[in-house]
Amino acid sequence: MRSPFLFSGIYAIVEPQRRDPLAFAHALFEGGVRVVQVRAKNGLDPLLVRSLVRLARGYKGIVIVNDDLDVALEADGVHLGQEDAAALDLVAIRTRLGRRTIGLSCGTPAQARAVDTRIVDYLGVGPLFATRSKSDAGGAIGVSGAHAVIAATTLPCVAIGGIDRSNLVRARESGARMAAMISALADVAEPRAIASELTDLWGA
Ligand code: TZP
Ligand code: MG
Repeated sequence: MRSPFLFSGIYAIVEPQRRDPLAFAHALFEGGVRVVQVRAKNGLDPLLVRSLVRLARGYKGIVIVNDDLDVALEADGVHLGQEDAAALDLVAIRTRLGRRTIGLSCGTPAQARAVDTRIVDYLGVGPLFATRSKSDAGGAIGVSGAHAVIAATTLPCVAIGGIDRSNLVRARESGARMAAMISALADVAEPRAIASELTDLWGA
């Protein structure tokens, strides 16, 4: 489902091993975030995802699941990496997920051009800046690199990788519709306040 309303603002990635996911997501929704991705390296609890979706509904928000297609059936969509997509049949995934959102990571214009825009709803573009949250993220492509990827697609794009308060406005110059973050939201005492500040800074 491609909702222009949802695809603007801050896209929060919640890792249950970092913070209590429900309390954290609650703070983020209170701070104005409307898209939350749950990402867990050791498997996702479908009951947790169901609870997050129930929480999100109170804010007209959505919950996207990283990688796990079974758990994505409990949620509003799935986010896949290039490696995942290469090993999977995206047409079959679209059939299985129905109208749920499908996101795909792209780090080059060629990858973006190769995406079937009838199947994929948005692209994750990056890493913009150096990140410590994903060991295999690859080298930073910078704002101009991200701009080149975004210019190669008609899909809405979410910038990711090392984005925080200090570089958010620069990240916006890439042309991305949303900015995704892990550490800038998770590693702070007041996630609600930071989410609100970043949401305002990013603008519509
Ligand atoms: N994909 C590309 S970079 C990244 C992911 C999941 C990590 C982003 O985390 P942070 O802490 O916002 O740099
Ligand atoms: Mg993946």
